[in-house]
Amino acid sequence: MPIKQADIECIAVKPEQYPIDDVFEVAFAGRSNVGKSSLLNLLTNRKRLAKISGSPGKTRTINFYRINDSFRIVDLPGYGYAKISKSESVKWGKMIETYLETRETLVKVAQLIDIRHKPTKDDIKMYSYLQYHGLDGLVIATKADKVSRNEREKSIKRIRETLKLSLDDIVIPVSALKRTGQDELIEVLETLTQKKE
Ligand SMILES: Nc1nc2c(ncn2[C@@H]2O[C@H](COP(=O)(O)OP(=O)(O)OP(=O)(O)O)[C@@H](O)[C@H]2O)c(=O)[nH]1
Ligand SMILES: [Mg+2]
Repeated sequence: MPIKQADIECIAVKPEQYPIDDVFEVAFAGRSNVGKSSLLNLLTNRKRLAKISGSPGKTRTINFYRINDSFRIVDLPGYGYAKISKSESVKWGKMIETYLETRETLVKVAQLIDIRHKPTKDDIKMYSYLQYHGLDGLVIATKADKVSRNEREKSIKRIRETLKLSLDDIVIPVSALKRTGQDELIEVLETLTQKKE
């Protein structure tokens, strides 16, 4: 089902501020500037629902978006952004860790990787962390418009190898610019967040 309704529900920096746990959610994690907020806008067909920026470090809070009144997408601040101070970086790390480790309605974390680049040390670290917490298995290759069709396949193979993905793990290429990949991803998100009654 296409996304018909999407709204920011809540902006949080600590658990007391998270929205009530009435629906399941999937979060977007990835390096700063990888395209997390742009992907949210692509999926929801809204140009400015999530703020995007050419310079890294745009999203600094945990942003909960309610989708079709049936699940949430959670936009997280990016990691690996060199220009913030050490203390701020530690603060962000703790904020994200607390969310990932305590949020009971979180069913999966989609790890975003720029299709042009080999997953970095930070990406590998993040992915192992997700594996440890049982939140892994969905990778989104962003900015697919930046490479040719042939390179795209090679790049996905490289992502699979570097993150040591298994055959069951999903990699979906998307382009917010060319508006591709969103239908497949929406289907996956809907399946993941269906109520387990
Ligand atoms: N060509 C191309 N550019 C993209 C795509 N998605 C995002 N961008 C660009 O990448 C930059 C960063 O996008 P954001 O969506 O703000 O990235 P983010 O991951 O939310 O970044 P932080 O909030 O800093 O963590 C912007 O200049 C976007 O226009 C895409 O699919 N194709
Ligand atoms: Mg962002």
